[in-house]
Amino acid sequence: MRSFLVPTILLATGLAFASPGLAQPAAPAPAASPAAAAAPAAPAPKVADPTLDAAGKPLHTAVPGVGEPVDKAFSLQQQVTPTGQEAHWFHNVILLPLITIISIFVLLLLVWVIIRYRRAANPTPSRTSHNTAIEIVWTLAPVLILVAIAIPSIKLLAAQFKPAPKNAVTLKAIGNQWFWSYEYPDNGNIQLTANMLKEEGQVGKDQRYRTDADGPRLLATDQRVVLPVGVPIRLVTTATDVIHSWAVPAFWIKLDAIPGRLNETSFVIQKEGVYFGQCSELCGARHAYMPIAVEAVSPAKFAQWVASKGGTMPGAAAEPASTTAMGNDATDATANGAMENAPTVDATATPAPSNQPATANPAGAGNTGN
Ligand SMILES: [Cu+2]
Repeated sequence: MRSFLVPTILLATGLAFASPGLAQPAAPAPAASPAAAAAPAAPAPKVADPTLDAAGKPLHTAVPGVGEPVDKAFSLQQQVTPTGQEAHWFHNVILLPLITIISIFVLLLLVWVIIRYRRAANPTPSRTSHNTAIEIVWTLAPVLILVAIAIPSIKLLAAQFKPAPKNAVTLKAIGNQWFWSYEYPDNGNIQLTANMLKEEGQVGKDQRYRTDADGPRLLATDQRVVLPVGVPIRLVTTATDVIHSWAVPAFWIKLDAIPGRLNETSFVIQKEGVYFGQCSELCGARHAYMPIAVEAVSPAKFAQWVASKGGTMPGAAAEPASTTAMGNDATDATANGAMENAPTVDATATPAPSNQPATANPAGAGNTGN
């Protein structure tokens, strides 16, 4: 009879990758929405959309390898938010090396036991069945490793659900079978519908098709979500039909969009550029064809884009020169100062009835359903 000492170390390191699916119950709608009160104002003068050229094509071309998948790559995308960078560091510097070291260590122990204690080399086996010292070590060591992982992991988890500050720009993403629609409730309730752009051969004559300026195949949309850099974004998601999930890998964002509920998270984009994502909750036949394209621009350009859509910057008439903790330049200062008075009630208000029926949108079901 022989007894082998085979230490086995099990590690569970899933904490950091728990999908952010925090749900918040919908709050009752405010009695009087400030946006509604300001709505019947005179039409603003026409401002050119700073993200499009005269022909309506995107001015900012997607950069290969930034904010989009890369052929044969297996690492995480380059991160452009502080939380994303922390998560990227956690994955590359802590988790991956630790997993590698532990796997190699256990493999070497197994190989050593197989060779050293095989029958030919060890004809009279020891009858040892306990070794208190070694048992304490193989219990305590994994506990200490798990505690060491848990500290940055829980910190990262908390960062993913940090509520947005007051001056945040609110983006409401609404999942529909099978496209995304968007609202900017703090900016005069601008509404967008983003459909996937089809390839040249798949559309009729004179219809818009995808070009390389729009982005990669299956990821480019006819309308991009425009967001400012350096300003906190409050992302609110919901859906009109089934559960979808708004996910942009370069932002480290994946937030479920659930009918009848509002989920919320926040992030800050640090770099201008075009970033792509996809619906990440299996939502039906055309789940793979409801991409997300975000264009991050300077706050000044964002204000111009809002004006071009007929929207308003919250408190735009108020003092534009107020100081800011975040501004690196003059444009930041004006934009943040202007947003200080942003009404925040809209983020938790119930969805406006106007965006409810997916089929009511001419760009929606008709184009995407076949
Ligand atoms: Cu979906």
